[in-house]
Amino acid sequence: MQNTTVALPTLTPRETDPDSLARDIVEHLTHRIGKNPSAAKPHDWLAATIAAIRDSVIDRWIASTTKTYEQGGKRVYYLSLEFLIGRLMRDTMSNLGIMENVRTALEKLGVDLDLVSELEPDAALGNGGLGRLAACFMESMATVDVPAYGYGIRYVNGMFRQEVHDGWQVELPETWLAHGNPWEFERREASYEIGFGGLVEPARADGSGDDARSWRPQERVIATPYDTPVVGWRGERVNTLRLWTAVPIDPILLDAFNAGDHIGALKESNKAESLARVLYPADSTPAGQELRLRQEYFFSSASLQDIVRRHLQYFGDIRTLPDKAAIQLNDTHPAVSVAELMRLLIDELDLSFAEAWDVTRRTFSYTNHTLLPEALETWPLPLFERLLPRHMQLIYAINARLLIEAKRDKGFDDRAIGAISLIDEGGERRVRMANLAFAGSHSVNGVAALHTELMKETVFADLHRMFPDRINNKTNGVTPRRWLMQCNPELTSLLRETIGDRFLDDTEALADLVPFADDAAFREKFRAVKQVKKGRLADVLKDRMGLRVDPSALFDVQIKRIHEYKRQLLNIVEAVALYDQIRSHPERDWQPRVKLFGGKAAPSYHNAKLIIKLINDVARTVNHDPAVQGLLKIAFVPNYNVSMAEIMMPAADLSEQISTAGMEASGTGNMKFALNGALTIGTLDGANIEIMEHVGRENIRIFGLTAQEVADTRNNGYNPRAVIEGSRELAQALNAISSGVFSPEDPTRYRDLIGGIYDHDWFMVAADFDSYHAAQRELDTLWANKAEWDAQAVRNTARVGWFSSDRTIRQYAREIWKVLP
Ligand code: 26Q
Repeated sequence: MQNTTVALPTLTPRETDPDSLARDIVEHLTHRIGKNPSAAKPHDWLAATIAAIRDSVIDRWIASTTKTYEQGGKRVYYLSLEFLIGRLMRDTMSNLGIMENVRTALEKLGVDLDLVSELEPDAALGNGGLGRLAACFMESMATVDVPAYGYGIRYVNGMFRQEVHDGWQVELPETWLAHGNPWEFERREASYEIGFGGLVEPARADGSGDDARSWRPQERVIATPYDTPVVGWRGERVNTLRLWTAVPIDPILLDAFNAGDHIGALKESNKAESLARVLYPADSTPAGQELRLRQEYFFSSASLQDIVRRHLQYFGDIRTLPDKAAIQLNDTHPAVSVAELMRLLIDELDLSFAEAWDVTRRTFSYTNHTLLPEALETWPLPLFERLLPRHMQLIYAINARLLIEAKRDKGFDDRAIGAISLIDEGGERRVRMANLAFAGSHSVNGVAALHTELMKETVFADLHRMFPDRINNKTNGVTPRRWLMQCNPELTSLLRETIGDRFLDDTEALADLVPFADDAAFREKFRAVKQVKKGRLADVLKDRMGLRVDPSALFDVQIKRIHEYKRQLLNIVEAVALYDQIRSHPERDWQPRVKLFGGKAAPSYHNAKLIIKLINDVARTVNHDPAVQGLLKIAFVPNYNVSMAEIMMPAADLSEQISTAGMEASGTGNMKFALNGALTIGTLDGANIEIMEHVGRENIRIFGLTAQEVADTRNNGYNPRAVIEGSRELAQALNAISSGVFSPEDPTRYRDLIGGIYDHDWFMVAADFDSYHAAQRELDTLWANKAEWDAQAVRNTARVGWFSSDRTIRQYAREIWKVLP
């Protein structure tokens, strides 16, 4: 098939003619950066190039905003404490269709686009999956023409930078704003006051609604937004990511200064600024810190005030809010928004409680991303009441109605009432944010089919009984622009040559590739692309860590946050067993493997950090053992982030998706790997199940217990010791680790970590080991059969088009937000 040119958005001559683009870049360099071309450093070229690209974005941005206003349609507001966007320059150029023009323009100036674009810092305003999902959704909402705003916090320090010292994780602050951020625009005119603490007075004297109260906060800060344009595919729509920063209120500062209280004034200002200082680096173990609740309220209140102001400005009547605004809560982190909207409607806009509750419920919807009990947010009641006294009253009022309705209309007993209550009464009383989000929304969705079913059976069982139509599923997706076209232009070109361009606009058209799995000539080309990407990764590993790997070996990759439920431990224990076997049976037909790990551990998560050290200890031993003859190489790649993912995803042969079944809500890395032609070894967990249904049972390696079997095993007196005794390989590997074979300088280092597997094995490492080990050896055999491996890899790329976030966003838009036909 012919390689047709991509239809571009209407581009101005400035954008299509490299000479005028080059003049533009030099103009920015000279008059904005203040350098002439001969003196310009690479960072100056980066800034000048972004400035030139930005000009193209702004015209489209203004056009999109105008169009939305003129149409007077419904808008979507995506509230998220995390947006893990990574770099923006390539994304923007590629979506505008100006990448090659910019490349040529820079060439004319003697500048290499690839070198310059790598200087752009990653915007790492997120921990992992949930934050990256928000970034994919922003891009897809612009792509499918949904008018949307993302709301979040402009953290000065995003995710920490991870270094590995002597095998241990060390956390360092990342200063992504050090050279300024050319993508953002401060919008001081859209600032709001945010209060904390203080008192609630019984009523107001001005004849406002009966339910209204007057809150007199003790502390106030100002929220000021910074806007970043988000360009959709082909540049048709540009939406806004609005991130809040906190600034102290000036008069207080001045008063204090005038009174000579210099230190006191600075304290106030430090306290305000601390709100947007740092992202909490825990992705599943809530920190429970007061500052975190302050951050949640700060950005919720600013966003809600902004939404309400915009609605009143354009539509006048707050009662029509649900027809014009859909607010999606990304997990419970913004759940206090439910109480905040109630406060604004009742106290500021004079609605009755009943009217306000109706508007609120019809406006909000909530996405749940976890079932782990320890990850469900709850706040100690005294803390909540001290910081947000008016919201506490409103939560009690909401709860009273909820519980009365449950008893009166549904006949709920005391146990069920206790389960749905917004207040956890077991032990120290706590506010349950998930129950608040559930009660305050018309839609509650899970992020993969299994996860959604488990929500109905576990955490939300009683709320589901009360509101049986509320829970629904929206299986996650990833943007094919970043995760195929940009990170793998080589594969994209091959696909265009082979099946034409339809898949660029409709990822499911990748299915046209299915027949080519049986075409030997095509498989050769597909393999050649993979080889190029593996070579690139090998170069990066050599440059950054001085590690040499054989690019023809099987690249086996596990990259994600480090967590016991994700079972990096199962992977490394299996590697130890393999190591043992290679040494014992050097005569067997072993297939060379490179096992790569990457991911950050929450700084306070002891076992996660110990797992990183274990991987490094095992790697040190294995990589230096001549008996292995290069058949096995293990490496922990430091500081895994979005940009590193863009290099590693396309280079993987094998994707490790091995969580304990029932514990990974969805996973999204699994989709990125498969799209780039990796095979998956995985459990029947999260979206792995749906990936299996799409690629076919024979093109994925599934192993281990199902979610149901995990539950049954736990309930029926699971005895991990017996399992370990029954598996010689597992017993030997565990024994080697816990006896200090890999940590001779500290032989007891892993005693407790491995002891946990013997004692309770909550994550079923022992239970799944034999099945995992067998699946890995089958994969060795498959690897030896290149034709069959490649055919399966091709079928993965061909059949995962459904996991595009465009599809996910269309489902949200039609079924929850009601913004698309
Ligand atoms: C909560 C309170 C205090 C501090 C931190 C947190 C916190 C922060 C981040 C809790 C959880 C997170 C992140 C969760 C997350 O990333 N979940 C992942 O979401 C993905 C997108 O839906 C899924 O694919 C993954 O399965 C899920 O683990």
